[in-house]
Amino acid sequence: MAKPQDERTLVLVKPDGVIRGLIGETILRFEKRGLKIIALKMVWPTSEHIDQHYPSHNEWFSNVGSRTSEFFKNKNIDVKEHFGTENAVEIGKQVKDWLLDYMTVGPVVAMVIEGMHAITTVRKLVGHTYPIEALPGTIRGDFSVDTPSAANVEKRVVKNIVHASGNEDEAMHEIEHWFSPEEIHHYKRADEHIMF
Ligand code: IDP
Ligand code: MG
Repeated sequence: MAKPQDERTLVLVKPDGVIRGLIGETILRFEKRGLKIIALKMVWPTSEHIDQHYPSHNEWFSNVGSRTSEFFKNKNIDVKEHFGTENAVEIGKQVKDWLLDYMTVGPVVAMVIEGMHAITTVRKLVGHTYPIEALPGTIRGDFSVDTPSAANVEKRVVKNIVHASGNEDEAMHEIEHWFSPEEIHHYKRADEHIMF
């Protein structure tokens, strides 16, 4: 098993983050925490590339849809009125279609981040999927208030600045999907031996 400090994850500064000038701010937060950028590039993705980036199985659709339904229930909003269905998988599929539209409107900045429990550490720095729910101090919680209740009326994704792999399987698939082995670099940060 890899050492906890060697864990890798994939981050994208999404088109809204790039257009808003938040590339540097995003990277800064990972570097400050002691994580290491080991691959970095700007890409204008195709719809096919985004389609393969996000999962297309019912479990993922259902997770996305159930979270949306739950959020709407708590806000006393009728999910059926927004989506035309209460079926979590169908809601998840609609969100994926919006992602194909949205993630291709402009370039994204893709990076591989390595460091101590990188997958969960990065997710903590990024914050909740819905910026309105994200805690201040997180990237999504500091730079956005977007929410599904506004996004779904406009039939668009929640704009939340960054993508970060959600678990080990996603990280493995996503790193391979965005980077060739030659684009990933090995080096030591000067402060590694002091931090851990
Ligand atoms: P994550 O990006 O925090 O991992 P996922 O569940 O993987 O969240 O969803 C992928 C992306 O789909 C989110 O980042 C967000 O942009 C969008 N999204 C998720 N749920 C909804 C929704 O209910 N309405 C609109 N967009 C959504
Ligand atoms: Mg995800």
